[in-house]
Amino acid sequence: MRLINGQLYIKILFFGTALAGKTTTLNWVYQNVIPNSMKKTSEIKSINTSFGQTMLFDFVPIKISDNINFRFFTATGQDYYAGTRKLLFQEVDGVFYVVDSQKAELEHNKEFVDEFYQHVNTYFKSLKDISVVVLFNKQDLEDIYKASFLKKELALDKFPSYETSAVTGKNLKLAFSRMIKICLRRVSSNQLYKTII
Ligand SMILES: Nc1nc2c(ncn2[C@@H]2O[C@H](COP(=O)(O)OP(=O)(O)OP(=O)(O)O)[C@@H](O)[C@H]2O)c(=O)[nH]1
Ligand SMILES: [Mg+2]
Repeated sequence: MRLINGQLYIKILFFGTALAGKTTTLNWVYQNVIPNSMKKTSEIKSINTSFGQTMLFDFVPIKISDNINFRFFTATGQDYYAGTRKLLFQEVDGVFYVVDSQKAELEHNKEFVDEFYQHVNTYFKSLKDISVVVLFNKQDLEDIYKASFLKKELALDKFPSYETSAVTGKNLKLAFSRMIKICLRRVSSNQLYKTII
């Protein structure tokens, strides 16, 4: 959370394996959930590889009140650019942890959970310092695991979670409002917020 010229900025990162659906989820939410009145730009800024995957990040800001702004980033899932994930993790307030629910991705997902905890340990004293919402994505496909299995297998059962599809939009509105609510609750108890009200 940062306070600049009386404006509070809250940083939310989409984190998860390559092709899990981070960019598609952010795009769906931006098009279908966020009201136009909150949008500061008409489109999401992306730095992609020539194959269309995220190379560095996607970024879009929104303004939800006179002095509260959210900034959404997606991290690349590609291992070649893993260093940029660590950089993007700095100063996050919230993480949408995007899991590719396809059975074939289970081992890959386990490696990513380990990396997630490494970043948490690098930048935070405790997991309680960030808000995490888990999206068990690609639930529209066949040959997937359900959330009840993945939560336990990936040790992600301590966070609020949703079974989602970034293609149909299943549960994305709910997941998004949950994140905003959790972050705003934290904001209201933060010292920085007290200086702007
Ligand atoms: N069927 C289905 N396809 C999805 C879903 N989410 C994403 N995809 C597809 O999966 C592919 C990768 O999606 P992206 O959103 O680019 O994945 P990403 O997590 O941003 O990947 P990186 O940027 O490489 O880390 C695209 O072809 C999407 O259309 C989903 O919920 N269901
Ligand atoms: Mg992406």
